[in-house]
Amino acid sequence: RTNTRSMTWDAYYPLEDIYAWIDDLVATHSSVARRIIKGIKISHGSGRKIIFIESAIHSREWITPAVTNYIINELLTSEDEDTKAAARDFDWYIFPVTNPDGYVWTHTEYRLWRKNRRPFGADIGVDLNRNWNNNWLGVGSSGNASTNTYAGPGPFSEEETRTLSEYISSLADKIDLYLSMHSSGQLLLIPFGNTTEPLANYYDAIKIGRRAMGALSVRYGTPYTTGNIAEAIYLATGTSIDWVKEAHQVPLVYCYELRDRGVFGHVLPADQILPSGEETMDSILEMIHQARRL
Ligand code: ING
Ligand code: ZN
Repeated sequence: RTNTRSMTWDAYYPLEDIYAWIDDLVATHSSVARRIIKGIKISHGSGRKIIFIESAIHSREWITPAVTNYIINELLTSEDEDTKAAARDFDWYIFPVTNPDGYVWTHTEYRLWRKNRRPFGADIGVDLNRNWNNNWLGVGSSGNASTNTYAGPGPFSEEETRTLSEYISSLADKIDLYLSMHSSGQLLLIPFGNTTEPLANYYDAIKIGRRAMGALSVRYGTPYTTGNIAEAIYLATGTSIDWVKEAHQVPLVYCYELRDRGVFGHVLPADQILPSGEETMDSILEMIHQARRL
């Protein structure tokens, strides 16, 4: 594997070696260099509506990129007719790790790191799911950089949220379904986080969500609870799903809180990756099925 030490100026390198070299440089120069957010677009033609998946904005929630990668693999290789139709009928934009610096930190230094890695004096990190420009620094978020829910110095102050939100805005009128992947708790959340007031299409969103969670539970009996963020979990503001909903009126916006429920939490054993992937894929197919009938 090529690295900082072994890259030389007398040879041409394939793409993966250049990316590995960049990753190495970022690790060595972490005060001035940042990793890029990589994603994949799956498209079988033009003019399709978009399904957008954002995952691991919280770096310690390792089950989320694992499940998201499973979904990517299914969309590209499955022989199942429903899955093939879903892959064909939508443009999929999928970002398995939207907090790459934090994710590396959870692998190298501290397994339970949640925020990004930007320094603020003696403190480090912004909660990237409190930094979006929607009710920024409202209830359920903090102005103190030493906390795990630090909203940052301003809305979209962070490169991760600013670049991702700009990219989402450039596609927004075509996005039919936006999914934000978190863990844990086995919940399906819908906007908004600052109020229990029902949003515009609350009843459709809840109905579709419940049916999708019904489909999720068929395979392994895993129970999920569907509800508005504020009523199902806790008050939170500056979150991605609230911004996507309010800024762009995307029809269906959900946050998954994947397995489990109070046993392993974020440190979910790897033998639960495959069943989590399968049941989550089942639920997304049902979501699409339900949404087509709207
Ligand atoms: N939970 C989410 C959090 O950001 C959440 C809950 C998700 C709130 C989406 C609002 C919107 O705190 C975890 N486990 O990260
Ligand atoms: Zn999370």
